[in-house]
Amino acid sequence: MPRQKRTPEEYSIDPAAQQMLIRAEEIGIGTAFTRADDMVPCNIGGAGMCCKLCGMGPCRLTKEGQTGVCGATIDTIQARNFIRAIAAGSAAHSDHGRDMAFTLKAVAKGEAEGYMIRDVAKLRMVAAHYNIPIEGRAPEEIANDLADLYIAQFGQQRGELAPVIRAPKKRQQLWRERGLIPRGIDREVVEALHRTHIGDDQDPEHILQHAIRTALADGWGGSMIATDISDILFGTPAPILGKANLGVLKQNMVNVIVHGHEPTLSQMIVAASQDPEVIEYARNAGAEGINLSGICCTANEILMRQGIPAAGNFLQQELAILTGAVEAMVVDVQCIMQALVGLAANFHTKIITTSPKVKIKGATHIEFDEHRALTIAKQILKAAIDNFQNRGETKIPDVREDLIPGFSHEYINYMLGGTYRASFRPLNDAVMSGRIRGVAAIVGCNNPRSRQDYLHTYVTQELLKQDVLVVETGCGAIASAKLGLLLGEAGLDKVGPGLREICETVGIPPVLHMGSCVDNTRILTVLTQMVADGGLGDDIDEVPAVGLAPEWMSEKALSIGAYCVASGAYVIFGGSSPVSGMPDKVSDSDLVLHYLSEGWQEIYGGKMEFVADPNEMIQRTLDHIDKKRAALGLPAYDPARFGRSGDSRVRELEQLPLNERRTALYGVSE
Ligand code: SF4
Ligand code: MSK
Repeated sequence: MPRQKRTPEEYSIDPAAQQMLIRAEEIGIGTAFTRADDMVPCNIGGAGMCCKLCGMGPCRLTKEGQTGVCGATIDTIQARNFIRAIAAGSAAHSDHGRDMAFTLKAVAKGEAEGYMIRDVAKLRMVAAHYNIPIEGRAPEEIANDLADLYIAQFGQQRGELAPVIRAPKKRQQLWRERGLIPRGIDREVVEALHRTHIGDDQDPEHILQHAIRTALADGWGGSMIATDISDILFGTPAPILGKANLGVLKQNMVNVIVHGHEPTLSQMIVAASQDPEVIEYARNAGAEGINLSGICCTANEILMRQGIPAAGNFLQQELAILTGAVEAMVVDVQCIMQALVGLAANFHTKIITTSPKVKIKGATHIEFDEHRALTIAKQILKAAIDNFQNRGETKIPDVREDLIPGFSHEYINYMLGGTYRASFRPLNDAVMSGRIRGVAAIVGCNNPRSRQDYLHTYVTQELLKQDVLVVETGCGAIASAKLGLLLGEAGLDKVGPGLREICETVGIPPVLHMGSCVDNTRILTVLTQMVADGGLGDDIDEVPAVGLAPEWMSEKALSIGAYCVASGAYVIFGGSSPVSGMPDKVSDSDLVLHYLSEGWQEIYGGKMEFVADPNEMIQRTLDHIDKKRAALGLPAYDPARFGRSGDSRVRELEQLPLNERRTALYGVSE
């Protein structure tokens, strides 16, 4: 029986989304929100207990002790489904990284139209990790060697993945002893598929061990490569003013939205949109110019580097088209709903696919090639401009919020210590003293099965009150941006007293936007440096930190979660568990569910849990942080100890008569 339809307020906490959902209802158009109401999820598949790996099945296991036709148990089937999801997530991130490596190679060879090496310092720093000679060499020579090294990581058959040496020494040792260091990115993904073919690996724990190696190939491999090269080619992010939400669309301009994940084409579209010839072309079409914005992680890539506004996160891709004001939505890879094409047919919006890997029936395909990137970007923009005259009635919600994204690992380092003393020392000290209770990384998607942005922002705000510094990426970061949580001063009155002092002293927002999905590797780098700078243990599992993906939906999120666990983090997913066992009857016999938690914790010091209730997520986060503080011998968190310094104290003192101010400051009166 279809479930009851929810109201716009139940679908989303975002007023812009609510307005567009009302519009969809008025004109009788379905969206992911309404489709989620109509589509009752299969509780057998949802719990990972359906196997369709061979033609003897599909085998749907519903009773304890039941097996598939081949004899496979529920545990084996769940582990196989789980590793296959991780393999897909790892493949998606890593293939993105591979394309970036080929682009770097083309740039080094002078064969990539429009691109250049923008961050030579990062290039030299990354190359130095791998002992690539840097002194006296041109950036292109260094880039050529780095591109070769990175391209080789994908097809490498033996040995160890190179970026793994950037993890804490103790962690590397653990992985080495257990045979977990990925040999090559493609090899681990292929092996995950091989092991799960009918009649191969049947031992759930053994399968899950390889799931870790496959995920590590993502986090300390493909994703890290993607982040490194994006910074080298497009610049390492630093704070910049941006805007978020559907209100960034403009009535009098040609609106082009870039959506997906890869920054290679979108960066070129940014460049092309500023070309005087293209602007003139738009004016001749009756528009005032071109207004570029982004959705999902392509948005994050150009938001944190150029301040190009974000029209929204995952669940806003359809809602943007519903404004009637989008001339073209240009998509590359990942998180692109097939529904876009059918939806766009109700308006004038052109859906333009650009990746050789992604086509959608009914979309216009203009294939991207990094050798002719600028030319293709202009061609795409001209197609959008030509479509401006076809625009019908529009409704752009007047809802947008300012934000400051761009907190890369490098910038945080600089921000805390300056150019010559770049360091994480002040952050470590703040955690050690208890001003900052701990750190939470809140990442991941939207999911129409929960209320859009609610879980993200509720958990974020509650943790801020508890003096937990929050770092965010992906669609979670855009959720916070839309709510105004990514601004310096705004909302600091709702932040715990110790964290507030740090934010005021350093001049940072309490929520740091660190980038896109692949940029979760920046969080790994931050945690590694917190360990290296001392005082918080000698491995990541000792740091009082937790990762959360409250509204996850993609296989990439599972891969991210698994590589964070393998790196030592406690990771909490919201929503339902893909390995939850018998419906409504979680028991001790749910081997896989328990193994991801207690089993992995025993090995890695990190664990993965699925928690639907946001208050329970918050409680578990705080309990974990406090437990880690105690294990390090740090003072127990006490909110009453801090809050008497920073800007708030200065403002307080300014209110006092001079005499009392002197007494307060120097302990003497006239
Ligand atoms: Fe069924 Fe085994 Fe085939 Fe899976 S592999 S579909 S459990 S027979
Ligand atoms: S885009 S993977 S919905 S975060 Fe990276 Fe957002 Fe999740 Fe896609």
